[in-house]
Amino acid sequence: MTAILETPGVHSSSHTPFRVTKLGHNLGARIDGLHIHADLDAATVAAIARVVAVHKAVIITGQHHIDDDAQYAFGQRLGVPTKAHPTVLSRGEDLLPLEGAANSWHTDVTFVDRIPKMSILRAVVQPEYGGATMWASTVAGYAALPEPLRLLADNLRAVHTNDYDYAEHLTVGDSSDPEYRAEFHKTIFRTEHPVVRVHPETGERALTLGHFVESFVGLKTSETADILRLLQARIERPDNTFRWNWNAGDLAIWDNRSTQHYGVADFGSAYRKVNRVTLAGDIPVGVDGRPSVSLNGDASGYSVVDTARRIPDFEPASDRSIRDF
Ligand SMILES: O=C(O)CCC(=O)C(=O)O
Ligand SMILES: [Fe+2]
Repeated sequence: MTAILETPGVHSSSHTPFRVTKLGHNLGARIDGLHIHADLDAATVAAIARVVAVHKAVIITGQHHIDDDAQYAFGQRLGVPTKAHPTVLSRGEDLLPLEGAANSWHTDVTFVDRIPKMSILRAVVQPEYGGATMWASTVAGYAALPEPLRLLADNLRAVHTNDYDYAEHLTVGDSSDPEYRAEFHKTIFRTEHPVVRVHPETGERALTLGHFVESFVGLKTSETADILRLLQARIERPDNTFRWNWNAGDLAIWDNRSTQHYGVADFGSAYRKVNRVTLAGDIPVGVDGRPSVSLNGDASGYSVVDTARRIPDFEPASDRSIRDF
């Protein structure tokens, strides 16, 4: 079933029409009938950004013409691209190519203070079977917590770092390459984030966790492990996820402030490659108004700090019917 986009706050007649199909209650949508290029009019770019804010993980089909430069140029319309990565720059300064699959639940680059707001991913080489990407809504994960756990999460802060044990998390592709690992750890970043951040555009509360979490402030190592397992399990519940099997020409965009993701490593020894562009984000703020604090490493060369603004009349995907876009 499809619905023609009518975005509140963005006059529907003022942008190029495209179809949005909602694919999950909490997150996930597909956009068809849109030709992405760097000269899209501002109203259409704003409409795409709004669809991403609402649906959190969005696939734009039919973009066979997009190469690395076009992917980056489209990123420049949605925000300010970060460098490819805070430490991994040997594969290019603009896009980060990833080989294999990132088969561990995470939000991108949470070890810096300015967590990217969005990632744009393009499948460059897909295996004959398998190799889907999954996303989970960290907003729905939080909203479903019973009150006592919500209060616990609201009051926790976590230290995130890139100084983590690859073998513990990822099992395929780049993670098994010692040169990649050395470059990944070239500079060690540590940042203290609130476990619950308030999304700067939507006002939604979102759990900010994933595989870069090293510890919860004030807790013992074993307590960190137990509470992280508990909260991560809430995020990763299948009911709370959206899964996409890539087709040629697909482009995925996710809101990196309200999701985690996982590259499914079910393609044997086949080759898989995805290229990512990330866009600058703001410094997270907790429910108590306290911002994240950088403890180690200077991310100013990696990314500017985005000045995000609240979207007027924001309505979450879970409040919308399929016809309500
Ligand atoms: O392998 C995948 O599908 C996900 C890759 C990933 O984590 C990323 O591009 O940030
Ligand atoms: Fe990722």
